[in-house]
Amino acid sequence: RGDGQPHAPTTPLEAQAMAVALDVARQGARGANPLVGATIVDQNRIIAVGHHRGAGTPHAEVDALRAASESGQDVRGATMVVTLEPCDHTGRTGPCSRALIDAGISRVVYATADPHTIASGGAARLRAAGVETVEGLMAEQARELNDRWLLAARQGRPYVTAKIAQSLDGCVAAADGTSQWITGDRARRSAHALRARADAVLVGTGTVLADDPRLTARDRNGEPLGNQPLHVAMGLRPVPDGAALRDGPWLQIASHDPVQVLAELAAAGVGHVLVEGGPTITGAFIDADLVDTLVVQQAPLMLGPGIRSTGALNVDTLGRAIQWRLDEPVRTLDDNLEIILRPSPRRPEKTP
Ligand code: AOF
Ligand code: ZN
Repeated sequence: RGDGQPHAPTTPLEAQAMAVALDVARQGARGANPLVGATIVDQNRIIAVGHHRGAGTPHAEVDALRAASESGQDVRGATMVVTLEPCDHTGRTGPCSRALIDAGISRVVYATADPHTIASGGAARLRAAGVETVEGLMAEQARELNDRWLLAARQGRPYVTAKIAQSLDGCVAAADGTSQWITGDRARRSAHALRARADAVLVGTGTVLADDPRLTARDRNGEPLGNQPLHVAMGLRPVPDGAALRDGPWLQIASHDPVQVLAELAAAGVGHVLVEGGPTITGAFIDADLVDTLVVQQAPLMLGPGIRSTGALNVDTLGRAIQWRLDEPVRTLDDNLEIILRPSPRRPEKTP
């Protein structure tokens, strides 16, 4: 828990504002940071709404304060209703606790405490400055929204996105190993945008040897696109000095164990890793329940006896199927589908 007053009374307007905050939070991008939404209410109505768009961008509270000031609203004495406890640290952006105090907000209602130890402490600071803080409004919905981010934070590991580009029948390569390209141009551009949102891109040493992929984020002209992720090769095979490793800072982690690889990435300061395979690596992360977001790009072609996208998962009967749920509506990228999934809460317990 944070230091907000649990179970303190809240108003119907605050509940309505929290529902709006939870809703706008979903417009953000999952990754190193949680999805967070914020609204500002006065006596009678919601006067501003904001959300966090992803790591490196302003936090939801600051976004809402900006929206209020742009529309000329006075926030002094107003209440901030936010889905996560305001942070108290200077990370990629400044501390929300102080921004709220400086803006003259007099009450903060938040859904869940921030479990991230460096960032937490916002509620305590707000209270010390005389701001009323209330914790727990719609906490269950807020926890559900960020269930996997919260799990990753508790486990002290990076958030994991895995991307698979596959045929209709679930192959990433034909039987002879040819794989460039299965998905279309727009899908591949979307994959570059995914790289730009990650701190690291991870492939197996086998993929480096087979495909020599360039792991940079590039735009349609082949120019660097935004943030460039660290390139990581996981596995025991020595990797040659190919494109994957030539194009930017890189790291080889000599292990086949996803848990150990994530521990090393966390130690290297990686908050969000994009797993790009191949199938053995992707399957190992899925089997270990370490994929928080799964992006499947599916092209309208069949490869018959090709190479399956997830390798041999640990599933032997339908009752042990690894279940996912849609996290966003399916997108069409020309004639490809992009399906964004997260683990379903209906998953069976893992076999030890
Ligand atoms: C908030 N509001 O909207 C979010 C918060 O390094 P930074 O600046 O990106 O901060 C990341 C941490 O801040 C993140 O791990 C989480 O603890 C908190 N996220 N906090 O007050 C927000 N996204
Ligand atoms: Zn913050």
